[in-house]
Amino acid sequence: MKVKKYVAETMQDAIFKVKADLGPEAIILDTNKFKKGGFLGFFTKTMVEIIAGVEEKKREFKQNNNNFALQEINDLKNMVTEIHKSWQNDEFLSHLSEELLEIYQHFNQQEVNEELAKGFIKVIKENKIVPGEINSQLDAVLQEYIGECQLISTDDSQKVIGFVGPTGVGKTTTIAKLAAHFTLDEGKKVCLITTDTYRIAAVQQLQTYSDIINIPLHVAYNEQELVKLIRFDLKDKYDLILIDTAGSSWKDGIQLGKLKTLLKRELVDEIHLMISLNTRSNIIREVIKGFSLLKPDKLILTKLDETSVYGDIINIKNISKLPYSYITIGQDVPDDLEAARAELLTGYLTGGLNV
Ligand SMILES: Nc1nc2c(ncn2[C@@H]2O[C@H](COP(=O)(O)OP(=O)(O)OP(=O)(O)O)[C@@H](O)[C@H]2O)c(=O)[nH]1
Ligand SMILES: [Mg+2]
Repeated sequence: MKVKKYVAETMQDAIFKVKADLGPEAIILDTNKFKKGGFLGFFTKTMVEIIAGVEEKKREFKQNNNNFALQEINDLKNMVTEIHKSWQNDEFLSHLSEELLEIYQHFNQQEVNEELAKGFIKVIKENKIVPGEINSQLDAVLQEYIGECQLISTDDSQKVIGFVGPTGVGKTTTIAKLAAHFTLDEGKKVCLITTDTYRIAAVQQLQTYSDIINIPLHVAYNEQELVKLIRFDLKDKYDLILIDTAGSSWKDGIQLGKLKTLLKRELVDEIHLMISLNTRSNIIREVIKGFSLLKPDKLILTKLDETSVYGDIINIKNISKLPYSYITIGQDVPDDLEAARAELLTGYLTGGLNV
């Protein structure tokens, strides 16, 4: 703390000096009055002395913070100006109506890939849609693009489904949600297998859910055990077998190779790749590329509740060309699970847009 002494004729003047020197955050530590000058007790002046201090670091930090905030605001302003300049120079955008430009701007904020955004707008523009109907037409175009969700079907034979994805995307939690849904809502016979034996807690996590839902959980420590479970022990005993796997890095080719061997296509009917929507777009692209080794059939989007930017719903579709099956929107088992209906996903993307 920086501490200084100030002397003035009145308390008001002294405080004024403190504030002028140390700033409004200064605190008064002590005050004194004393007599000054004079002769034989006459003509003396009563003076006020204030000892005041201020937290130096705090001041600096605040100052830095303010500078940082100002810098950020300026950067943002510059960015917006640059974007608008580039839009003015963009042949396609410079010919758009106000409504269509507004849609483009919305897509931009939602981080929809630029080319895709222009593509959607082009479709609407060429269809010469009546003003007032743009919103519903846009929704229709997006729904068409997203396509119908492809849920897990348990109508005919036993289904074996494997779930894969990066660490922590919500595989185990989503399996628990699906198991609860099919057991309790659809009255199906469901069985769980976990192959995630790397972490002791992982088996325990799924065991807790299987106990609550009252369905069996089997642990497969290797490929042979998984084959034995699916081909013999559990064959035709359940409508649905859900297989949990350990989180894998999309960069680790060896780990992905092992996972591919584990979830042999002759063993599993479907592989659902899980992607968390709170992941950065460029990483999502890498994840899809890495996991394409396993040839996933469907995509599950997780953690939609943890973002407010939904452009990746469209971007992922564009990169993967895979159908969506489910989305998850929170940690609650079994409630925070929804079918990935195109209307629902479009709603996330165009919510708040009103042209
Ligand atoms: N906010 C939110 N959290 C979720 C969602 N789904 C799962 N989680 C949370 O994400 C965390 C990780 O979930 P898990 O199910 O263990 O993820 P995982 O993919 O099995 O993780 P690993 O097995 O370690 O790869 C937990 O705290 C979950 O409660 C969701 O939709 N929204
Ligand atoms: Mg897990």
